[in-house]
Amino acid sequence: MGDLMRARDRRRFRLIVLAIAVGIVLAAAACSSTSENDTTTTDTTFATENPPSGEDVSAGQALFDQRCAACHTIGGGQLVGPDLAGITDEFDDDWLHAWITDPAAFADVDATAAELYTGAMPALGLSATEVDDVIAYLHSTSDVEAPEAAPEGPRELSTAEFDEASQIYFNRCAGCHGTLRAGATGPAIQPNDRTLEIGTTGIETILTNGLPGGMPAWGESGILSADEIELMANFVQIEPPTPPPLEIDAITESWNLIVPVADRPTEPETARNWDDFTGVILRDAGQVAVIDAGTKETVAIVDTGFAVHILRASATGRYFIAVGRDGRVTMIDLWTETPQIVAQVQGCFDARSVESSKFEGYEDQYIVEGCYWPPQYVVFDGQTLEPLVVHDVLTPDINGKELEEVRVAAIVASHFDPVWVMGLKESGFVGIVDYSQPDFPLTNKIAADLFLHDGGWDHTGRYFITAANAQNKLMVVDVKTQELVAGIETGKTPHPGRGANWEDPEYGWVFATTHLGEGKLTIIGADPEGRPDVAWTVVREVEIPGTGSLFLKTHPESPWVWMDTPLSNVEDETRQVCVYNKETAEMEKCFAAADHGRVVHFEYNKAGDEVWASVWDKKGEIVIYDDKTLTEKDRITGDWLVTPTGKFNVFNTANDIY
Ligand code: DHE
Repeated sequence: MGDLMRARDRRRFRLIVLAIAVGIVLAAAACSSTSENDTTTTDTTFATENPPSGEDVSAGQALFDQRCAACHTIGGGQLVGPDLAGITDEFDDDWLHAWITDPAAFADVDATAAELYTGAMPALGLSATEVDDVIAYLHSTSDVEAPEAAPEGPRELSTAEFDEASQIYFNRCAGCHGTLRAGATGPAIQPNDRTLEIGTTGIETILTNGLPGGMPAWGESGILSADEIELMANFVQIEPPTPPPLEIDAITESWNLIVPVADRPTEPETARNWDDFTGVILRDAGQVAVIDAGTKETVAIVDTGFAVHILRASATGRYFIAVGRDGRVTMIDLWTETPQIVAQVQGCFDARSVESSKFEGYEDQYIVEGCYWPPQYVVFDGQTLEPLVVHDVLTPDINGKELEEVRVAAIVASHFDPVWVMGLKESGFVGIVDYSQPDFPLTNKIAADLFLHDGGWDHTGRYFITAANAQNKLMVVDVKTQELVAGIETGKTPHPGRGANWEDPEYGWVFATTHLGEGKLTIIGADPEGRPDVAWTVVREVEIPGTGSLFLKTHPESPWVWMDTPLSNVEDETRQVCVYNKETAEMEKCFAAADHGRVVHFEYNKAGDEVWASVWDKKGEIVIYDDKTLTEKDRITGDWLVTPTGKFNVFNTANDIY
């Protein structure tokens, strides 16, 4: 009996560990540094010509082979999911039936299921009869013995291999799993708690095929070769290297003032409407294209560095500031005849956010960069990018847990106070940095929730609304009183980008987000003065066909809200855009915007009568829609348009119009 108990405990442990392991990749996918070739195509469709009749072993075996065998074996050793030998001895048929039918729903009502469920195992959409058939097949394998062999450990890596793997990890994995692999948007993948348990074969399977929740199929999509997958499967079972710090002296050494302020024009040299320029990130080319939104002409293409992530316009709009995954900040002057880089600096080894000072009297005075690694923010001079100060943001999390890594996620600049507001990802705190004080200190940390990712202002610019995507919540911080005012459950892994603000016909001002984990637009009341009865509650939920949405966008002049689903597991859905009608409060339509690549991110022109979408592909395109008629107006193409992702209109970005 004791042995049986130990065996059960071992199995339970194995199931938990592996269920968690599957979760690693599921949560990770959406936030991955997906490039133009990424095609996460997990086929979830299933059709049987002769529907099984229930408790039919051969029908159950066919179902198992089609729907389960990618993750589970019976007696063959573990893959991504646990080996299922002897599973019918462990759990009775009713339990198995409920689990296979819908593990998430079952976990809500059953303690054991709740212990095992991590969001990894999907509901397969099987009928009750089909589930019975699968269980019948599992019974037929009850004499198969579970393999005794523990998963093999990692092989030794040479220094060159270790360095190569570290670079691949940084490029492809660190954004979601963290530099130290402690997890955040994606779960932790450290040797002791996860990867050794999954083993080399299991990890290779995950990396090759991805998983239904959206983990990119790095192998299948051709991004990583079989050799690279083998290397990474071993690498993540070894303790991660500790990345070095980057201190002020080294940052200053990297500073390159290309055009001193005295040599810059004192008024615009260009005859173009520079405040209606749109900067387009050419992600894999490491470039930014500056396009005249009026004429659609490409005014300049500048080299900004590895996997440039976002652009922000300075408060006056004169400068575009780019930040790259390599932590490099680039300042582009838009007043010269042709936009040109005037300064560059590297404040971090890894970064995603940058913002300028926007409060009256401080316009274009300072720039702040938020680092993913090291855990710090860096303040620069807003004209020259000269580094002024570096501040550590390492702190225990809101529950008192000590952390080794805290990444700076979204940063917004207040228009009413001399402060930047930043999500301190792993810690769950929203930080307030006062740039009117000497030394630019972090003056307050407001406890919100885990793990903070992207976000933006409400329509008044008083409330910062940010995703705590591990908690499926939007958190609302009142920046005036510096208090948390709400945490609202919206759906699986909200991803608002900057979000979208408009006046709903029934609920007053609202803010909205889409989700990575489910096909849903969630609209929350954001009008505490006009409609306090519904403020900071969910007022509408609208179905979107397809998961994997990253961005939505609207404009005060627009009757619509546009949204994408580039990380859907269904290939067609990665190219669709959906348009919600603010007036009727219904989805107006969804349609394919391209026949290749993934369609991602929207931006309006200054007038708010055109919307631009990127076709994220090696042969990229920008599709421009007439925002009144929803018809295609223009399509920018060209060999130079490599992997376009984010687009940032000068006027809209400087004034936080979304
Ligand atoms: Fe982003 C915004 C982090 C993957 C395109 N992205 C942000 C912000 C953060 C962030 C913290 C908010 C910045 C701000 O407002 O100050 N992004 C991350 C990641 O950690 C993640 C998930 C994984 C990674 O390894 O980087 C990730 N992001 C992506 C992509 O794969 C995208 C689609 C293409 C790319 O560049 O890699 C992408 N992220 C964007 C864009 C924005 C953004 C276009 C700005 C949206 C806006 O409208 O302001």
